[in-house]
Amino acid sequence: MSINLRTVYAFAREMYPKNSKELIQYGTAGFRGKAEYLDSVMFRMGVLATLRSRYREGAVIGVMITASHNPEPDNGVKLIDPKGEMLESSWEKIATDLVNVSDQELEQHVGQIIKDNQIDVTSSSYVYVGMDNRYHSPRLLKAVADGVIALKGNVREFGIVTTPMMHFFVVAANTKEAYGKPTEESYYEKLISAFQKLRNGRVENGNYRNSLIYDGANGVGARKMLQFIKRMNNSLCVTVINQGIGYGKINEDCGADHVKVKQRAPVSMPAVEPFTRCVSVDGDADRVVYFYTDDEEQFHLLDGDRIATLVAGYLMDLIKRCEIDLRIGLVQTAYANGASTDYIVNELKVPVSCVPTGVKHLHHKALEYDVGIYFEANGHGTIVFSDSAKSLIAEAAKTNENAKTLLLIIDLINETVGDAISDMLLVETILNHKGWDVKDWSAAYSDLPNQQLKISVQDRNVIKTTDAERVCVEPQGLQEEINKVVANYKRGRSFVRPSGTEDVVRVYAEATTKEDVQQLAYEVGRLVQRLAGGVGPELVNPSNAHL
Ligand code: 16G
Ligand code: ZN
Repeated sequence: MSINLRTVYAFAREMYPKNSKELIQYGTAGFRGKAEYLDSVMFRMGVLATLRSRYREGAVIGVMITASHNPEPDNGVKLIDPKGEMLESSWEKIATDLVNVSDQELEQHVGQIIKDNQIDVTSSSYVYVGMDNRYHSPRLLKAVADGVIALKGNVREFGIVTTPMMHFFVVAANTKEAYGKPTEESYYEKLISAFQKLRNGRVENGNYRNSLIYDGANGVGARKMLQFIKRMNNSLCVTVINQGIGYGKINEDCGADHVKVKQRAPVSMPAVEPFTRCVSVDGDADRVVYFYTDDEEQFHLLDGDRIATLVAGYLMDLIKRCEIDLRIGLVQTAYANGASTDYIVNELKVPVSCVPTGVKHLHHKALEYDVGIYFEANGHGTIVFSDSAKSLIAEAAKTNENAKTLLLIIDLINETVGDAISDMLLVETILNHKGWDVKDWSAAYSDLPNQQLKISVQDRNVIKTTDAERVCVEPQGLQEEINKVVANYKRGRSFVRPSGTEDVVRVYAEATTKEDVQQLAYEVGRLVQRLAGGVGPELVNPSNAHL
């Protein structure tokens, strides 16, 4: 087989001309932007995925088209590496350069990538591509597929799927189906079968009730949950709201990001009893948070930190009963609520590490443990088990019932990436096992009040951080000023970091009271405005806000 790089240029010129001059960067979540500027980006990512597959000796590479929790007009694209991980960092740079060259330079540039990476263009390549349910996704999927075809790669289209399903398919294919078959049906079968075996017919227990409200963010997570329901035989009774088509726009006033950031229930909530368990996923179903309203109509959030602590406590206990020695570790980011970290370290006595924001950092760190649990506060997370841990558990399962349960738990978890639906089924399993309702779950610890601010600055990259983003090293002097301010607040904690997905600096603050945290966030926000080139209106001092 021989390829002709002219074809790439011809496709680009005729069908996917680059219509934006703005520099676009492969960030923590791949490329994101307004859908109308992404056709050429998608085409080129199809080209890159094909090259990456050849570079990785014919392993399947995944391409997911989604803008996750972003508003409906946005879209985006992410590449999935052979083991289900995010694209290797050195290739993020290759991706950025490739999408920013002009159409005229494209042919030569692709030739250069092939040469630099010594890619054998006569070898086979396999690309899997899937998309969320935005109305512009099918058009963009065609562009990715054409990118693969231009370089004579093999492309398999999965249509509308969640991001974690795509990761599952890629890993299934690359493990020769040891992880499952790369089909939608195999994914449902694996998760549902484990879930039902774990329930073992006991659908209610103690305070645990078998029904919940599920906010699908009008995204693909809603559609797939409807598929789960069809196959679950009422082992869990799920009412899906914000179902998509005909209901509302993706992520608009709904979804995990809305619920977490606004600390408010989504639109279309039916009237439910106080303390009803509710769950929200994001637009591509790789994040999940729980929430409920109490009998005084107070909203309560049970976020990624809560899920992590619930899972860690449960797994610690189960592993102990398996009578095997495994190193369990929990990975968080600086956004984890201080109360959750204290609880994990002091009560659960599980080691905690803190890494920079972004799934790849968490996933990578979690792989260092036999059982690595990672969650971002925003609800993205999963659990990974090392190969040796899996063999030990399988061996123990020959004689130990708890180890059998643990094997089912492993099947229920999507180890390849955070998976809202799989995580939800895991939480449901644990709550059922413990006989807990949301009150019992919340009682483990009380979150410290916290607040986030976005500050606009001339150039957000003037902020440089270290120590997993908890310490700011540039601009000089900013951290010292932050320390002085923080010292005035009981259990005060605050950090600043440039966003990886928006042109802003993010400020996080935490303290013992709502008033304190507002004041602390304001004071740190002002420091950023003053010392890091703030633009736009000055922040309003909350203590003067009533004036
Ligand atoms: C991306 C990351 C997410 C992170 C968020 C932070 C992945 C797949 N996603 O959505 O993990 O929490 O960015 O956004 O890595 P920020 O940098 O704008 O605060
Ligand atoms: Zn997402």
